[in-house]
Amino acid sequence: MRIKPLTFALTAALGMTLATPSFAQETREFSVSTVLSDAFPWGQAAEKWAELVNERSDGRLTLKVYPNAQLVSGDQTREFSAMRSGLIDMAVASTINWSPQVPELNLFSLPFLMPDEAAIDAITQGSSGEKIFTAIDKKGVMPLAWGENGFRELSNSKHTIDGPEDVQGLKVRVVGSPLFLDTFSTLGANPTQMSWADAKPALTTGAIDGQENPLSVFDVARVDQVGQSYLTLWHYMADPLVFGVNKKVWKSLSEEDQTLLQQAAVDAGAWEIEKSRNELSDTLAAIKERGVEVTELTPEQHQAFVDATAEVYQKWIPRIGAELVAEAQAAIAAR
Ligand code: X2X
Repeated sequence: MRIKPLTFALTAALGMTLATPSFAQETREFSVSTVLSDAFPWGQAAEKWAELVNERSDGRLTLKVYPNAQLVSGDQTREFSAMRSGLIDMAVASTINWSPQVPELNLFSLPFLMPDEAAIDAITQGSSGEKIFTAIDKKGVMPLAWGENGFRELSNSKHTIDGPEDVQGLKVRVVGSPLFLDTFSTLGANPTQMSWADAKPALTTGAIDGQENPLSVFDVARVDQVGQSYLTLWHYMADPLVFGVNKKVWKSLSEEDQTLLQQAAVDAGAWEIEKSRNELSDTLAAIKERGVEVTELTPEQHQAFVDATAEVYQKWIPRIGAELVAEAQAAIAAR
């Protein structure tokens, strides 16, 4: 964070002093961490936030986006800790990458909890979403708004996957939370935890056979070009994005600027969610056009995956909070 002493320079030049610092005349720049750049919806969400904040503050407030988790040297699971300690001012972050520090965020990673987009909204726009924001707040970061990375689909270089038995023995790259190790181990796969920065080289060399990410990531990162020829649309989970601010930074802002920052985050998040959902069918068509074999599951095949991963709930419900899970499930049922 940088504070330019415009107020001081001006008043000194005029030979005056001000009794209280005027927030209104400060020019400030803040760092914003993301994992994916603005080639992806995720990075675009952060850039939209920056654009709205700059516009609405008449250039007083600047958000500078640092993609590729570069503020934590690519180690995306350290982003939350770096935010809490003030190394990062703000972030647009996946719930997955913050879940090691905020256990409640594992809710979204429970396999097959959310069947469709309305189910994601039932959580994020409802009382369970508020409880999750309270949990993030309690852990030391101010959450402002939701965005979306998207439903994560499974790809691999070996063969078609349309049942749990096809996953057996596959070396699959998974993301930060240990929950993913459990989900893939339960399916008989050989999961290995790795940052996104390390994933593509590992796919290229064949050190791993598969990975899971939203269609937009598969498409923009050209994951098919590193041998991932088989893609199964199993919609097993979706990771929302959270717009968050370091607590000290938040408290240093005037009430007006807090409102401005939050409203801009809400607007940027809504804009990005709509955009990325609207782009999904074109993205899928582009992936198919490049020769990727895309598998859609029958209801029976889908159910086989649901049954095969059911035991993950037993282990993780107590860690996430039984009440929170039940509340989310009720909201989804009522959507
Ligand atoms: O690492 C991933 O797979 C990514 C880019 O989707 C996240 O940061 C959760």
